[in-house]
Amino acid sequence: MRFLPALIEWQNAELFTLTYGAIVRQLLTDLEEVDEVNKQLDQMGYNIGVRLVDEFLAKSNVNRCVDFRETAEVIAKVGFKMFLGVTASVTNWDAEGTTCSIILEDNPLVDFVELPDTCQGLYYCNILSGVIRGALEMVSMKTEVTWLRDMLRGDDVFELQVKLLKQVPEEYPYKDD
Ligand code: MYR
Repeated sequence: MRFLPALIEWQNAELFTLTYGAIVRQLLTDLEEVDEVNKQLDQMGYNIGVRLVDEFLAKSNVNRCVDFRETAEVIAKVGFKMFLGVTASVTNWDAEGTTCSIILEDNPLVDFVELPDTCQGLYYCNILSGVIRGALEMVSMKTEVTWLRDMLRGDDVFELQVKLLKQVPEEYPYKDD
């Protein structure tokens, strides 16, 4: 599944949004259970994320981050811009600097989307949490990514909580020169 990078071409954004909507709709038809659809979207995102990170590191020229705070800022400011065409902000840090929220006020995935009553348990944008989890795992960060707010559920913004569970530096596949 290589459709996220299509967003680099911003004029493809509308097509991407509609394609994503069609995928979610198909999953709802095939899987019937909303929880299963949430899981499947997360898994799809994860699979994309583990591949996307190479492209991200190659194109963005970002340096290795010194800590998780910097990593979160890079995701919000550079990653979201590169793959979704919007920037997000990072807030709600815990004292340890291992949990934060990424706030998305503008989310092209949900243009034209309105959830019917039968889909109230759906995390429509679950692909995004999977992408972040997969990408971070490739740079040795095990994370848990959870939706705290969702505009499709009547919230004012999208809020993704990213919790760093474990960091495994020796598995980091990129060497500093
Ligand atoms: C580091 O910590 O050394 C840099 C790691 C940066 C990882 C960035 C992953 C980018 C993920 C993009 C998410 C886009 C969601 C649409």
